[in-house]
Amino acid sequence: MLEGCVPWPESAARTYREQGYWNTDVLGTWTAPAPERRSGTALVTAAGDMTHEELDRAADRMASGLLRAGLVPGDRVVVQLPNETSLVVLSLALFRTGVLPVFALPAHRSTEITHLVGTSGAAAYVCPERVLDCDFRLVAREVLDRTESLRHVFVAGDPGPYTALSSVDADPVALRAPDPEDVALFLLSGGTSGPPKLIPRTHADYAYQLRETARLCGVGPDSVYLAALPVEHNFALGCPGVLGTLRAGGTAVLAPAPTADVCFPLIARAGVTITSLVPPLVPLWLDAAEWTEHDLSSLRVVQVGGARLDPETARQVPQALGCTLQQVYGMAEGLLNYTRLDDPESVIVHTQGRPLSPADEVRVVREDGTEAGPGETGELFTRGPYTLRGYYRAQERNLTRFTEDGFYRTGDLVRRTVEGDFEVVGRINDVVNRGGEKVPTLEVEEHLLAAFPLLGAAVLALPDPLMGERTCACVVPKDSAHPPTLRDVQAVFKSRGVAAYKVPDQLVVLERLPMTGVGKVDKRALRAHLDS
Ligand code: J2J
Repeated sequence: MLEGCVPWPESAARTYREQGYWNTDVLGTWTAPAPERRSGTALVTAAGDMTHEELDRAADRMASGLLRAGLVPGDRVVVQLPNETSLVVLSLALFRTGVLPVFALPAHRSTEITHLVGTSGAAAYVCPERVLDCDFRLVAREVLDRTESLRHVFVAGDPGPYTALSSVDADPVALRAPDPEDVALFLLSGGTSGPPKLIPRTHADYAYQLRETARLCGVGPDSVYLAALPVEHNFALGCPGVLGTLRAGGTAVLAPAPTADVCFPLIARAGVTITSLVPPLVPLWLDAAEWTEHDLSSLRVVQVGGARLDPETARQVPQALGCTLQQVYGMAEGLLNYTRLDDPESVIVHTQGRPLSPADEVRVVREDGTEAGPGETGELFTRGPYTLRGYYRAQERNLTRFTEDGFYRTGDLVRRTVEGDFEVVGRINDVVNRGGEKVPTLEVEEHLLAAFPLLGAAVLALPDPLMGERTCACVVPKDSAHPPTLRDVQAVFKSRGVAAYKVPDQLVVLERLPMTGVGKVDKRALRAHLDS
């Protein structure tokens, strides 16, 4: 396995092989489907449609182009593209060559990309020309100035001083297939408090996730998956997402935005059967469905996950959208929990489901380290055939995030019903879950302290009717006569090149922060103070 990664112990790996969880599947090679499917539609996008055969050929050409550009297997490439054809072609091409994508989110800006290039030692960065008011060629300039490993910047669109992604193209050459048990891609952690950590996922582990999820969701050649969320995120990438659907011979539809006005016409035009959403989108879709002229009758399954869905909204989904709701409690680190399509309504509405695989080991652990019983709250620990054993190049961090016997400490507080279904009740780590987008509080505090003359800063989650949680920043200015305003904070975060979703939603100016006995900010007391 790639240096800097933590392999599964050989005994576990042997079991996963012997029991068929891991096989010789290599990501990206299954777009050469059965002959009768080759003319079937693989991708539907604003720019046009593509058959499986065309996608297969485009991926082969780009794979050869990447090698010709000088990339070699094992190199890392930070990939940040909108939901467009080029993102899928590039991903398949990278998988086929053994060059490793590090999937950044579309909302990331120079601060985050610099961090990702720095930690991964990436040889290339792939970005769009521009999205809304952001010129990504300027982001690339900043990243190049602040990092040392980048040899290439590929731009989808007008490349400016860099290389056009469309020029990464060559007549197909024979490719050496990657080792199925080596790393295929890196995802980003959402659930921990600092800047995102890199999650290595192997061909074998991710391919298993794709196969098993497609089976559980009934996804096959006739399925049409709508990627409303960014494809770089595990949910839309592989649960079953775009990759699981393509692998099954189905069709993936790429939406440029997750709003009903963009997605409903696509559902009607492409006959979408399954899609996935984060909770804040659900009420908006339900409202829009009441008035829409678009035919949504092809929808069979709507998956909702990333943050807690409230039961009242959950209850309305089947009738309003004419389909089954599936709650998904997942994490890029691995473990996926799903409600099953034939579960009773009470399970689908009130729980976040149960593990995907019979080989997923889950423990609910009380604060004192003992095992919690049914209905009791504890932290979820897990290990299994598609759950990482360590973050990339994070030896020290791994000591605290994993138990000695390899369980990943999720930081999630959960309860398990007698039937074995999870309810997510909170987190022990300091992360604001802003409707599925994870805001690391530590990182926001660091930006505040660096940008303003402050004696202290503490960021916490407050309940929010639409987002579930919103980000509240409490600051103590050095000069109490001139405290920063929320507008100042917004402007500074933007100028520092920080993703917009990390900008605090609310700013509270205080004279002092409550402290614990050991000199840490007492967030519990702070929360109580804000509530009062
Ligand atoms: C409450 N909290 C949830 C849920 C995730 C599918 C779906 C989601 C993700 C994801 C994903 C939740 N209810 N239904 O990767 O493949 C919170 C938990 C978890 C963290 C992981 C997928 N579903 N969460 O959200 O890596 O706190 O993955 O540990 O971004 O989101 O975040 P992330």
